[in-house]
This record gives sequence, structure tokens and C-alpha cells, in this order.
Amino acid sequence: MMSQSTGMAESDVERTGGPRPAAGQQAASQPIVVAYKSDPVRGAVWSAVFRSELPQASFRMWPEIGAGEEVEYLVAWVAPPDLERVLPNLKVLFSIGAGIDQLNLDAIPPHVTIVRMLDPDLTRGMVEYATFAVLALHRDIPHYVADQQASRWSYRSLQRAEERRVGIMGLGVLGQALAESLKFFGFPLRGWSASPKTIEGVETFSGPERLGTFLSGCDILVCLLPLTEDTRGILCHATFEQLPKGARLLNAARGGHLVEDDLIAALASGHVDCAILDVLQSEPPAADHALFKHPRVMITPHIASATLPQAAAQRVCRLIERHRSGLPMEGVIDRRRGY
Ligand code: NDP
Ligand code: OXD
Repeated sequence: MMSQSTGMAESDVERTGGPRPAAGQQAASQPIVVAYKSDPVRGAVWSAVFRSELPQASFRMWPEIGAGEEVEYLVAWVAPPDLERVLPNLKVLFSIGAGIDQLNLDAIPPHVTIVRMLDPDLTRGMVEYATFAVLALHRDIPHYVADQQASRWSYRSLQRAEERRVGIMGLGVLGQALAESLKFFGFPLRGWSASPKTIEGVETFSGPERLGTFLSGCDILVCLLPLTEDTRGILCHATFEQLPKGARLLNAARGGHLVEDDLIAALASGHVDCAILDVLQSEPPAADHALFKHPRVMITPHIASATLPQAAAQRVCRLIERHRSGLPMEGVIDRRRGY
């Protein structure tokens, strides 16, 4: 279920954490030292937001962070490998992305809370992209693009949306928001998640034992799973062969979900008709990568959505205030599950 005010899944609200000193304990008196380790141009926007929204904080851009032991909050896409030595008093690591698979969880001390990016703009970006891509797959656009490149003028018969079943792997913040958007077009919708869900207008399946039944009714398969030990390589031969013949694929999650050679084989056999990929194993791919040049594959350079610095920085300011007041934060990840 989505929270109306934030667009976040209730499960994320439940998955909150952080220390709980007596309310307001850490507040005003102690200095707040925040280190930022990511793109410096975006960092300038973050810095300006912190100056106006959390003026009591000292916002420091990597590598000029001063005394590392003063830093309690880190904003980063990837953490430094020697995190514990460099920032011994770190309390919270804010991931700049919605996904946290780029972080080496083993190298982050257990007492450090990890918070992923949840932001309505990021969700909207993904809904726009994935809706576009599902419609493009439904309307044969990869074929028409290939036709144009070959100077071919050919028609394909139109299929009603009501006859094209769309299955979403991952019914979290992004998967549920996409399902909501796709309802308008009349596609029969189904979704697969780790835990059981009830979502109006979506036939739901959960757990590995229900994966096959879920896949057997997906004419278009969308991957919006987090990348974990359980989901790495999930878009593979065994998955493709359980899809109806001629199914179409959208991967907008992570390149690590897809076994690229298995997709190439499934496209060659025609079992998978066409695909849209926003993410690849290696980004950017080699210029001669077989999927990059494939006539039935459309590729975009990991732009399905993005963290916009202004809104993201505002969100992190609010989360730091909550943390210092001993209140739970939204988006805390569960290290055991890996997302
Ligand atoms: P959430 O954590 O909100 O949702 C994840 C969903 O996947 C949940 O429904 C979860 O089930 C399900 N899931 C996790 N593991 C399994 C499993 N083993 N089997 C079945 N279902 C599973 O994530 P978001 O929706 O916010 O984001 C999803 C991913 O999208 C991110 O991790 C990131 O990698 C990717 N992403 C890509 C972007 C791009 O630009 N290409 C931009 C932003 C994100 P349950 O609900 O039961 O926990
Ligand atoms: C993310 C991404 O995880 O942009 O936020 O991929």
C-alpha cells in the first residue's frame, strides 16, 4: 500500500530504524557534521540546501572533510573501502540511490544505519520511463525502430491492451507505482514479491514457489527488483522459458539481474520477442556489445530515473533532524534481506 503523502510503500515506513535516545536528546547543542562523497557539481546544490535548511550542520565535500572522527552522517553512492577507519563515529549512511547494491555491506560496520533514497520525484521518473517502455513493447516500437533503420515500411497488427498481460517483478515503491499507472490502459496486471500483497486490480504472487505461475502469465515482464543474492541473475534461461512464447522484457532495475547471453539466446529462438533495457552488466557497454546492436533491443543509459539533488538534499535534512530527535527514519534498509 502506498502512503499518500510521500508515495512510499508502507513497508518502507515500517522498515524504519535508528537510535532512540530520549526525544530531543541529541538536538540543538551538538554540532552536526555531514560528509558528502559523490558528484561535486550536484554536491554544490546539496551544500546550498544544507546552508538554508539545516544551517547548524557543517556540510563537508569529500575529500576535504576535516577531522573524520567528527563526521556522523555520510551521503554517498559508494562508501570509501576503509570506512570504519576514516569515519569511526559514523552513525548514518544515506545512499544517493534508491538501490543500495552498489554498497559493500560487509565493509560498513553493523552499528551504521543505512538509508536508501525515497523521493516522489524519483518514483515519478521511474513511472514515466517504465510506462513509456511497457507501451513501447506493447505497440512493437523496437520492431519499428529497426524497420526505420533498415528503411523498411511494414505494419504489424494491433493488439488490445486487455489482451496483453503485464507482470511486474518487485511490488515495492516503484513496482506498485508503475502498476497504478498501467491500470489506465487496461492491461491485465500481475505482480511478484517476496512477501504476500493485496493490491487492487493486480493479481499477486509471492515467493520462489509461485514464480513459475506468475511468469506463465506475463506477455510483458518488467523487472523492478532490488539486486540481492536472491535476485542476481534472475532474468535467465530458466525464467525466460517459463514465459509465454513471444514475451517481451523490460529491465529497469539493475544489470546484475540479467544473464545477457541467455537473453541473446532467447531473442534468437524467438521465445523472447524484444526487450528494453535501461541497465546492463557493464555500464557503459563495449561498443560492439551484442545487445547494444541488437535490432530487437532498445537500450537507454541507466536513465529510467534519477535522484534530483535539490529534493534529495531537503529529504536528507529532514531525516537528520528526525535522527537527532530519536525518531525513526523512512527508507532504512534491512541488511539481512539486502534491500
Ligand atoms: P523496494 O525495496 O521498495 O521494493 C522491492 C520489491 O522487490 C519488494 O516488493 C520486494 O518484496 C521485492 N523483492 C525483493 N527481493 C525479492 C525476492 N527475492 N523475490 C521476490 N520479490 C522480491 O524497491 P524500489 O521499488 O524502490 O526499487 C527497486 C529497484 O529499482 C532498486 O533496488 C534499484 O535497483 C532499481 N532502480 C533503478 C533505477 C534506474 O534508473 N534504472 C532508479 C531507481 C531504482 P517485498 O515487498 O515482499 O519486500
Ligand atoms: C537508483 C538508480 O538506484 O538511479 O536510484 O539506479
